[in-house]
Amino acid sequence: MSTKAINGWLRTAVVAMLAIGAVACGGGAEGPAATGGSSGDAGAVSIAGFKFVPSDIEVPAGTEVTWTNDDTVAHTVQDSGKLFPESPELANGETFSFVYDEPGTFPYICGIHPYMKGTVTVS
Ligand SMILES: [Cu+2]
Repeated sequence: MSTKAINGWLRTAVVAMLAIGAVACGGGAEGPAATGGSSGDAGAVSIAGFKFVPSDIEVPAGTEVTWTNDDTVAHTVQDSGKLFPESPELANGETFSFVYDEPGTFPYICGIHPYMKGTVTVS
C-alpha cells in the first residue's frame, strides 16, 4: 500500500465515521424532543396560543400542578372557586404551581383572558 493509498483509505474511514456520528447525533436529538413534546408529566400544563394545554387534566391527590406560560403575552392562573387566589402575571417562560390535595373537580381560568378555561380533576 502506498502512502497515497493509506491517506485515501483514512479519509474514507474518517468520512464514514463522521457520517455515522451525524446519524447517531441526529437520532439522539430527535428522541428527547419527540418524547418530551408529546408526554410530559401528569401535573404539567402549558399555556400556549391563549389556551391551557391540555385544558383538562386528571391527577392523583397531592400532585403539584405547574403551569408554564409558553405564550409571549402574559397570562395568569385563577381558580374558579376559592382554592387559591389569582397567580401573579406570568411572562413568557414563567411558571406557577399549586398542590392539589383534595379530590374533586377544580375549574380555573386565566384572570386576564377569562375565556381561557381549564379543569384539574383530582382523584
Ligand atoms: Cu391569558
